[in-house]
Parts: sequence; structure tokens; C-alpha cells
Amino acid sequence: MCQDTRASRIIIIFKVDYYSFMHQRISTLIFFTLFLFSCGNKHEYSELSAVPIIPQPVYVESGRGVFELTKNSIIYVDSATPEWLTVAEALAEKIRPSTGFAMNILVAQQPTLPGIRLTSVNDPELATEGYHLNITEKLLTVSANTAQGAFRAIQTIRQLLPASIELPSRQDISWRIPAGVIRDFPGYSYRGAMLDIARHFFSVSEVKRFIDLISLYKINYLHLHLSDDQGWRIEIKSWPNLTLHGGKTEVGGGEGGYYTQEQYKEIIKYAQERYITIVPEIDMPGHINSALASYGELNGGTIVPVEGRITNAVNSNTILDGKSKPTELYTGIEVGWSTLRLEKKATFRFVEDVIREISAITPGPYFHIGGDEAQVTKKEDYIQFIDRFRQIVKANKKIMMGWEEIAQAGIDTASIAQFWHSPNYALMAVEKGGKLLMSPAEKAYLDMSYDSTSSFGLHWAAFIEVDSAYSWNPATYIDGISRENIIGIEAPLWSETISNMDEVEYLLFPRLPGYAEIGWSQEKGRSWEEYRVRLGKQERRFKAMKINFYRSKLVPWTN
Ligand code: TNX
Repeated sequence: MCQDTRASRIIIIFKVDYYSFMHQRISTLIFFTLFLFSCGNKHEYSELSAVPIIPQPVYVESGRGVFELTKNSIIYVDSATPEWLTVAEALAEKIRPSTGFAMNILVAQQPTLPGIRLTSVNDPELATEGYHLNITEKLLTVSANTAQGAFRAIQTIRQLLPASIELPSRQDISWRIPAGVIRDFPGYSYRGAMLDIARHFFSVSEVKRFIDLISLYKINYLHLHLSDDQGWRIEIKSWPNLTLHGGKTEVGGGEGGYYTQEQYKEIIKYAQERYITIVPEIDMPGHINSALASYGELNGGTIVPVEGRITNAVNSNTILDGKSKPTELYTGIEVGWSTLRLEKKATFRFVEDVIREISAITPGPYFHIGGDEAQVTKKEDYIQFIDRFRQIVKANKKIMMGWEEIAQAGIDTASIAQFWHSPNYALMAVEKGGKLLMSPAEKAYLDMSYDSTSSFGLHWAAFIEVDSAYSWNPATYIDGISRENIIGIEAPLWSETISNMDEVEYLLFPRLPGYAEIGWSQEKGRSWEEYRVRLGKQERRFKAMKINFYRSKLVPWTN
């Protein structure tokens, strides 16, 4: 009995142990299931209005239920034009890798199965870039007047889906979006970024990556700074030495580089497919040393060191000896010391050829002639230069864009002056009937460091933390200038201190989404306190896209 008792105790103990063991296993299982479930759904929001979207859409209304993408989801298109079909394909290509779904595209007037429907409508308020989303349990309907509007809508859909949608390989999670309605269109028609390819060269594939990154935030212009003292980056067939010699180096003495016209066209096509217009800039009459180094006939003379000191750069006291020898290639970062010469016969032959060749392969409406910091060009010469540039640009059927200094010349009502630091020039441009593109250096210069500890960037205008970059209003930034005078905003990324994509991305993110929002979203109710939370929730997306971003302490990151 005693033995029996012992035996039954052992059995009881074993049972208790077994149960607690099983219990533990079950709890662990439940815990892991919940954990996995919460990981898979971490990014899911129960209400449409709670999903963090940048730029903030004009109107969001939560509905009932949830739309879910599944392996059976179809993309329906009712307008079978190549443009709409390309947008449908872009949507499918975005969704396929991470979901593993086929996402077949069907041209049909009425959907019969669940999926996403792209429909062409006539809704004046949406204009060219706006779109309307109606999200129900069965169908996510994208309505837009144009394929471009539908493309912008896709960028919103990407952000409505879990961040894992950006991953390159198949993820086993559910792809849900809360039901509701979004209606959205941009505040400004020009929302741009600029990349300086002259100070450091960036390859075609790097520029494509740049385009991918800005297109998620509905940026629609990419301004390429294609020439400067340190390098000439675009092939000009009638002046081959510009690239063969003038493209050979960059800041710090690296090997530089340039785009052939074919490569430039490839960039344009890639941008066009994302509804981004390329604005080419050839900086003249200053910032021109790479051309003067390539063709002696353009040069007013060679540089004679002042007071026996051979400096890296030349300033207004520099003496030119009047002989037309090519200058030396330049790898420093001083500005404002080189100039074209009115009196040189070759000058306007050069200018006409360059503007003609580039205009011929640029489908966008603008040609940017630079015009900044021409500190060694006589003022009366400068005015003549800009007047001639304007006529040549016009003869090539483009609209002249130039940095704010061009306001000193006789600009016309079509011209765009790009404000960067002088309210006087901005006012002058508007008085002459021109329009402004807003790029205040203290707020919108992507090459300004975040703070004094930042590894890259300059700080001559300001340190620009993420809150400062977001907290300004283009329409009230300059006294006497109002919204009607402004076509939009642009954030320029000068590249004196950066030479690879990691560094580009570090300065671009997380400030770029803020600029995109200033350009796109309504001003009403805009606040940094609200925005920083939405921005923090982009972290998972940045990581999925492998973006090297600055982890500002001012943003509540949620990974
Ligand atoms: C000023 S802003 C420049 C550029 C420099 C930049 C550096 C402007 C029109 N010109 O040449 O790269 O500062 O921040």
C-alpha cells in the first residue's frame, strides 16, 4: 500500500509536472502566436484615419470593415491606354515580390472578383495629379482623371499597406487596409528635389535610386545640377571636351564622370515612368570653370595668384592675364570666382549649342540656366548674359528657370526665379511678373547639417534639424510674397561633402518627407507635434527600403 501510495504520488507528481509542462508549452505557443500575430499586424491600424501617410492627404474618412489583398486579388483597369496599363503594371510590380501574389491585370469595365480597380473619371477638383480612393471589403477603387493621378494614388496605397510591402522577398503576413475614403490633390504644382552631380558625380543607377526614394512622397520634379566649377556632367556632342576633360574630376580630386546623352535619356525615361519631370541645369555665367578648363577659347585669361599666394580658389581681386589658355581643373569648394566673358566670340556659340542640345533631349518645360553667385561678372555684363540666355532658352521652346539673382535682369512673366536667400531678389522677380520656386537655404537646403555633431553637410545657412525643415510656410516666408507668386518648393542637395548614396540618403532622410508634405498637403492644421508621430511610424518603411536615415532625437521612432 505504502508502495502503492508512493507509486500514485509519483504518478500524481508526474501528472502535475506533465500538466504544468504542457501548460507552459501551450502558454509559450499562445505567446509566440500572439507575438507573431502582433509582428505581422504591428503596422495595421483599425481605422483608416489612423494610418500614417506622408504627405497627409486632403481628406480621410474611416469606414467599416477591412480590405484584404489575397492571392486571388486582381488589378482591374477600365481604360486600356498604354499609360493606364503601365500604371497598373507599376502597382502589380510593387505588390508582387513581398506578397508573392500574381496580381493579374484585367481590362474590364466592371470588376467581378475582389481586388484593386483603377478607373478613369472626370472630376475637375482632382485635376492632373489628384485621386480618390474608395476602400471597401471587396474592392479598393482608385479614381483619377489621369494615369498620373493614379500613379500618385499608388504611393498612398503603398503606405496604407504594411511596411513589409517594400521588402524584396515574400512575407507571410496579411495585407490589410481599413475601409474608408481618401480624397487627395496637391497644394503646389511643383514639388521638387535637386541633386548636385557636379561637385561629386553620381551614376545613372544612383540617380535611379534617388528617383525611387522621392517618388514615394509624390515629388514631381527632379532638378539635376549638371555643371559647376568642379565638373561638367553631360555630353555635348558639339563640344566633346566638356566631358572628356571637364568631367574628369570632382571635389577632393576623385575621378568624376559624366552622362552620355543616351544615359541622360535613360534617366529621363525612368523619371517619366514615375511622373517626375527632369529640370536640367547648366550653371552660367559663373560656376563655369569646368568649361573654361575644357576650352581655352571660352576663357578670358589665366589666373595670376594675388600677392604671390596661390590659393585654392580665385576671388574678385584675382588678376586675369588676358590670354586664352584653358584654366586648371578645380577640386576645391569655393564659389563665385569663375565667369564666361561677353567679349569672347566663342561664348554664345557655346551657350547656344549647349542649350540646344540639352533642350532637344529634355521633354520637360524648363531649362535652368543657373545664374547664381556670378561674383566676378560685371553687373552690366551679368544682365546682358541673362537676357541672352532667356532668348536662347525661349528659342528652344523652354521656360527659363534660374537662381534668384536672375531677377536683376529683364526676366519675363514665364520665367521662374528660384529663391534661396535674398528676399529683395524674390520681390524684384515678382515685380517683373515672374514666378518663384521656394528653396530657402535656412530651411530647405538638404546639404545643411542637422546639428553640430552631424557627420556630413555644410552649415553656412543654418543647422537644419528635422523640426526646422518642416516648420515653415512657403506662402508666408517672404513679406510681400503670397501663394499666387509661387509655383512650389524645391529642396536642393548640394554635394560638396557627400560622394555616395549612403551619404545622400543620410541628408535626404528624414527631411525629404517633410518637404514633400509642405508642397503637397493643405496648410490648415499643420503641426510639427502631429507630424513627428507620423514620421516616426515611417521607420519600418525606411528600414524595409534600406534607407540610411538620420535618427533624429526629436522624432518618436517606432520600429
Ligand atoms: C550656394 S545656393 C550655392 C551652391 C553651393 C551651396 C552650398 C546657390 C544657388 N549656390 O553653389 O553648392 O551654396 O550650400
